[in-house]
Amino acid sequence: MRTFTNVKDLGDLNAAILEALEVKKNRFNYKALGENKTVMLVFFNSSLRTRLSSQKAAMNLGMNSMVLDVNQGAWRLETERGVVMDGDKTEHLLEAIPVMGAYCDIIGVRSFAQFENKADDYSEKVLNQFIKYSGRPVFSMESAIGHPLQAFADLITIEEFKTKPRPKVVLTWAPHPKALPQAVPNSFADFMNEADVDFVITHPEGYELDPQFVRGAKVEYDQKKAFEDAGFIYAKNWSAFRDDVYGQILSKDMNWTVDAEKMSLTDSAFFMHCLPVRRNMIVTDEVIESPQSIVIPEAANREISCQVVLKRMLEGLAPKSPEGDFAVAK
Ligand code: AN0
Ligand code: CP
Repeated sequence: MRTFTNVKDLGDLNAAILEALEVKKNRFNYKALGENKTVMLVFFNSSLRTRLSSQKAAMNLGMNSMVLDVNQGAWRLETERGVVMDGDKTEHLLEAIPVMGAYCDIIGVRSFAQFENKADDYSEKVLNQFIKYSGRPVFSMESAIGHPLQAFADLITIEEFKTKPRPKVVLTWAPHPKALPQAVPNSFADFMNEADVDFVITHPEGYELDPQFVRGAKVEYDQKKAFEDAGFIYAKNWSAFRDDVYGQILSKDMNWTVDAEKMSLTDSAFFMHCLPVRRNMIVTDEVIESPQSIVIPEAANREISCQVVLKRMLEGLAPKSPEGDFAVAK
């Protein structure tokens, strides 16, 4: 595996789930695979789960890991080509990326949507430069438009908790005080559309997601109707995708908060959220603390989704040439 940015990179999804369950049972069985191999985790944005679960997955595989927080201690990086660099950015991504590639075998990148230019965000401008210029396999740790490690962990969690062969899974928008990216709901839809589930998305009007991710999913604007018979409620806030309001907050309607009354409309659904979550905005204390809340096992599965991705990338690595084989940006 050379890149992990979306569901297609996993190939046969059922095989990927089985591999994940096997890795989870025997997570230290692959220690030899990562010997003398290094993963570099590059963060342009904050993280708790992704940072820790990726390092843990690397340790399970016998790998070394290096973590770079670009905005704390590294030179400030210019990402636009052609600019006269007379401002506060000291180094260009076009040098920084191949240099990072020279020190490692695999690179993970977290680089959120910037909401300045929709075309730049949706073309994955930063992530794609890592893919092009690092000379290394690259995986997204939440890029501008996707968070596939999260969605893969979500799918593993649904597989573990489902009580019928084809459960109803509902992605619901919920209110939040700040504008958030569409990456998590995009990837969740990307994965659910390929999984053996009955997938429904519910949100207020104006919050329609990119059709490339929604595909054939049912969109139900009545949240309570959407919740009926659901086996899983997956809550998440996102900002608007539509061109004229891209990245904006259109509503903070607290009627969309997931509460016990709405959960009672479901078929004893499990509650999921990728975390971090704002309590009593997205979900009430009562629901997130209820026995139906599986947010902690969901987060724990982030170690497993990352381990499968790193394992597959390690398995695909060519032996290193003594001269080094990193790309030089042109
Ligand atoms: C981020 C988001 O919504 O994309 C990360 C979630 C994993 N959340 C926040 O910035 C609060
Ligand atoms: N779910 C998730 O990616 O969490 P972090 O932002 O803490 O990594």
